Amino acid sequence: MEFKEKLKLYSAFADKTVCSYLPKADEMRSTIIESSDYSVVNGGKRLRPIMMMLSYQLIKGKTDELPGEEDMEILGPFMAALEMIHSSSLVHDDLPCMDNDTLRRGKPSTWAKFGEDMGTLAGDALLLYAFETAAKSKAKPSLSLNAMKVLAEKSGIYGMVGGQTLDVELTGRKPTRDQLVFIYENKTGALIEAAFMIGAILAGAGKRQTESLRKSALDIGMAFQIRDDILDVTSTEAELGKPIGSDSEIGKVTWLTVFGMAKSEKDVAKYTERAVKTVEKLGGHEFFEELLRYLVTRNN
Ligand code: GRG
Repeated sequence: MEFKEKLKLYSAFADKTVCSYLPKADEMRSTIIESSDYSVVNGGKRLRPIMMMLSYQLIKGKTDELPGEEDMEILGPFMAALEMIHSSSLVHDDLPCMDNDTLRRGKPSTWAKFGEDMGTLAGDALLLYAFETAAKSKAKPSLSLNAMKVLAEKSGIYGMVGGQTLDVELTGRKPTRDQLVFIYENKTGALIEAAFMIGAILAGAGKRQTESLRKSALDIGMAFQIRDDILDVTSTEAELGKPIGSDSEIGKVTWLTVFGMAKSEKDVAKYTERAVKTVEKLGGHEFFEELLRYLVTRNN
């Protein structure tokens, strides 16, 4: 099967999995459920749950088929949980107190549609519902606990929130290279780390395998965020599904503004190739490697 066709298949599979775990309508809670579901349904590429699935397959050595029903009872709740946390971060990122964006995934952002109060609550709700969802996994309790710990850590102070905080603090100022690396590895890389690590942990990987995947996820986080900076300048609103030029508008200094286009493009390729090498060393996974390389040239 061609890469693009396979990507469609995996995206549809991840999307169906994620949506199957969303909270169901309920009279008294209709607003919070509607706004939370709205934030997750439609438009996301589902890259993190796909990466979790691929990391799981890599360790299991089952690289040419989608996970079966038994595997999905273990993996599905964590895939959904990670996408809920990712979506909750996008919801909060768009709020007036952060990036003040009214468009996300080609639709009005959650706060623009439901109001700032409900937007804030939807992000809160999704973040917590993610853990309620992850707890539904049929993984062995010791593996589940370990995966849950990674999920919490990589989302919070020692992960995405830690990175976002420094990013917000330094907006309008010129960060050092170390500060930029910290921001990218945490605000963007940490959830990718969670995807790679949780997939590996649930598949029964050893500490060394999990650690190699963790490091390659950080490389992908760097590549992904630098590519995001590039797209913020070179893409269109229609293609990205969100406004372009928003970094410079709020005075954000990025890898691209510090190092320029040529070096940024080179760095995206460098970080990606390093990550692909790790996947190769762990036994190889053709589609996983193709997906990582595709991220270098992605347009949305
Ligand atoms: C609610 C836990 C929590 C945290 C809030 C606002 C915030 C703290 C963090 C923001 C982190 C952030 C927006 C990082 C940027 C990561 C990034 C490049 C997102 C785009 O990911 P894609 O392209 O998006 O995978 P889709 O829409 O395809 O899912």
